[in-house]
Amino acid sequence: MGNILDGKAIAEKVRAEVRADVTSFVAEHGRAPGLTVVLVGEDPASVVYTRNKEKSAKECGIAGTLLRLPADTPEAEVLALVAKLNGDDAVDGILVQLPLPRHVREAEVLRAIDPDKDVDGFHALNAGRLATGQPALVPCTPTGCMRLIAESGVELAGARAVVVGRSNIVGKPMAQLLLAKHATVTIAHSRTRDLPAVCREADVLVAAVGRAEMVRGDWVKPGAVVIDVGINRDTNGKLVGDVAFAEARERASWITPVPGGVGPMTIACLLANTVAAARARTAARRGLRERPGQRGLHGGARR
Ligand code: NAP
Ligand code: LUD
Repeated sequence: MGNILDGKAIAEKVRAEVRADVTSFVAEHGRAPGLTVVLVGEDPASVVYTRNKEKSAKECGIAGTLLRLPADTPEAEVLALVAKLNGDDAVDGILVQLPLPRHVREAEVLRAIDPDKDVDGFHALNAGRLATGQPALVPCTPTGCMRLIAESGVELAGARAVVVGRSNIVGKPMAQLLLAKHATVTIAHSRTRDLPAVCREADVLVAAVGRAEMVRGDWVKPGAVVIDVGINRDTNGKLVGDVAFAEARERASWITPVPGGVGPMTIACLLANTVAAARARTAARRGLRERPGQRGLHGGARR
């Protein structure tokens, strides 16, 4: 029977690292890193997640703010708020919680966020940087999954990894990160033929589908590391992942539970991204100061 990768405990370790990093940032710069989370509407799960993001930020010494807008806020107002946050020097990280109400275009909103403040890593520039091996803000959920995989101790170089799901926010960046660690990566999706056989090839299996307990125990290669990103409610309203946990645990060497697996890691990695964004932004401003000829690029902001 496989070991459990305890996302709650590992997220606490990440938060401890973030706390220490925030302390040194404050000592160096005389201010805390700032994170603003924007929630449009009142989707109950989003309300819980965004409150947790604000609260965890504050617990780590980050200036966390949750801004809530009514569900009928016009798209133009959401974009105006993003523009204001882009221009606010105290804000290092901007996160607009998804899903957005139907009348607000997700692509337009994500495009409006300053890529250097894009702590979700959803902007096309950050996706492109990740895909081309440049320093980037990387989506929090895949980053959290990589940390969990690292804690398992599995060697990724040369391993077979299968990611089920190809969303821009989980599946694709997850595949990029595994590839960067030299795994041989397969991305499976709803058109994949014989998904159970594809999954059985995986030394590392990541499920990011959104279908309760779809991945069965006999889809798991004996000894595999299984990362369950899914957050679903079963018919009794209980929170379950995309993996049939008890069955899969019989064959896995390591497996993440739901709840208490990837979810807490997502929030911890958001905090780490916020400090990284704060550091990168201050470094960029310094670079500007040291190269006076380029000062105008940032409107001459001198500090
Ligand atoms: P999404 O955008 O809905 O993407 C789901 C992916 O799964 C799609 O690529 C889809 O394929 C594929 N898929 C759907 N049915 C399938 C099937 N029967 N067989 C194989 N593939 C199938 O979802 P997402 O945003 O990536 O999220 C996935 C899950 O993770 C959800 O449960 C979500 O709540 C959860 N989640 C958790 C966290 C966390 O922090 N724990 C963060 C984000 C998301 P096609 O592309 O072919 O349609
Ligand atoms: N939008 C996310 N929408 C939804 N689970 C999250 C999430 C924590 N812009 C933007 O935060 O990164 C995002 N950026 N997402 N998600 C999902 C996705 C977004 C999901 C679950 C959890 C964040 C979480 O803490 C707990 C767990 O798995 O243990 C359970 C929480 C519960 O519902 O009881």
